[in-house]
Amino acid sequence: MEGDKANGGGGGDVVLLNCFVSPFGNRVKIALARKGVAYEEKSENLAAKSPLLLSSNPVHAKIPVLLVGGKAVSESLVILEFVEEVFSSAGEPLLPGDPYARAQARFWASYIDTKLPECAKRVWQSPKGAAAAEEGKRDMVAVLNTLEAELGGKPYFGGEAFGYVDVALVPFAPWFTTYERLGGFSVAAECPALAAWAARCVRENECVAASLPEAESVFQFVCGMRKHFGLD
Ligand code: GS8
Repeated sequence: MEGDKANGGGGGDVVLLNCFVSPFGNRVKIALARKGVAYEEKSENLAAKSPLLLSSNPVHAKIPVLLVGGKAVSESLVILEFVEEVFSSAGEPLLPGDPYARAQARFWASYIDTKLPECAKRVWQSPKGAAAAEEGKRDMVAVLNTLEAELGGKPYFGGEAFGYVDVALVPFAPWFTTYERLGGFSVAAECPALAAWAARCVRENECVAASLPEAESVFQFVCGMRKHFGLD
């Protein structure tokens, strides 16, 4: 199937159902790359979902789904923790060892999931000039400001090391250009520390650089969707 590829040289036992622009699916790619897990990526057309996707995530019928030895795990944050537990590596754990710090990391990942995709949709799925797009932009800037304040002066959300909250948020970074162009704002101007953090994540972590699409290809994908749905 076109768009499918093997990462890390084969991997038959581990399969990721994904769509190349998906921030959720790309979280899983980062987690697998961090662990050096070989896997096969199967690209889903979400307008015509495969029988494999429908049978492996019958509750939500959404990507990402990770299949390991034929067993399916869904929901990206759940998959991140599963990958962490199942595949060992010499690297630092994604979640901190301290229970309070771990709870904080889960809190921020949950904040991202509750807030960001919803405003993002209003920015990129609203007709040009609609009030919903303007409100989506306003709410998105507020969410990004909250994340910027939480990041503070640290290099990563958890402190010195790239970790769970970084994996949860950084796959949205290739979408920033799309939000900026459609929303008419600048992430770097509104949230300079967050923009610097996104660049740092890519620059200093091969697992991130290898797992994310180009911002321009996300924008082109979104333009195609908007055209298809008559939004432009
Ligand atoms: C969200 C997955 C999701 O929205 C997670 O895995 O964290 N909470 C889930 N997947 C989307 C594609 S990315 O925007 C999806 O599969 N949509 C298909 C549909 O809604 O039919």
